[in-house]
Amino acid sequence: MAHRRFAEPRLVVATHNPGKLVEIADLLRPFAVDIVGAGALGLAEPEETGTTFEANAELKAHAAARAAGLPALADDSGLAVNGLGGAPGVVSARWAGPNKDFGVAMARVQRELADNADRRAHFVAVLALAWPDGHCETFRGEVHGRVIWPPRGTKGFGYDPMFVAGGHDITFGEMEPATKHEISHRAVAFRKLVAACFG
Ligand code: ITT
Repeated sequence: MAHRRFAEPRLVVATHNPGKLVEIADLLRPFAVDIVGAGALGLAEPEETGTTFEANAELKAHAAARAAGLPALADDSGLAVNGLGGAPGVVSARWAGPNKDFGVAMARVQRELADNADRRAHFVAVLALAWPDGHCETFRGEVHGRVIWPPRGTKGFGYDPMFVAGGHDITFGEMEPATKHEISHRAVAFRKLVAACFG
């Protein structure tokens, strides 16, 4: 199926998560596109009613594109832990509670895993690029690894301090952003988006 090319000068990054906004802005830097965050535009944060990363990414992208009258790029992502049957998954943000405290969310992962020896986990990111006319392109990326305890590192955001990607010794929280951008779930999805829509 043919993908729609992105040829507009301006793009809304439909996220209210400052960590994601920084990463998406970094990833978009090589492309001549003027970006504006959903928060800066005063756009409301839609309720994430979907049960899949794809559904939530599309819902957020459509809401922002319609409200702003501009193409919008949304990211729905999360951490899936094998020993927890894939939790927290699509509700990864909710595990941090109303104060968005990821110390609390990481401690819950550790507590629920207890003495489970299976520490395998992966991050998922689904990027959805929607246009105001309702067209949407969706791309998924994953990075597989394991969760460790205690958390380490102050770079990145969210669950980064407890995630170690396969083939690495340091957590995403200890990794330089440029290195995370080479291997992360978001980077994998982004490369697919670029090949399909920016190529
Ligand atoms: P928006 O919906 O406004 O984009 P959000 O934080 O609510 O922001 P999600 O619903 O997609 O976003 O929640 C995904 C959560 O998964 C997010 O809050 C992070 O804590 C976590 N997460 C996603 N990508 C991550 C990454 O690269 N490193 C660490 N944690 C990540």
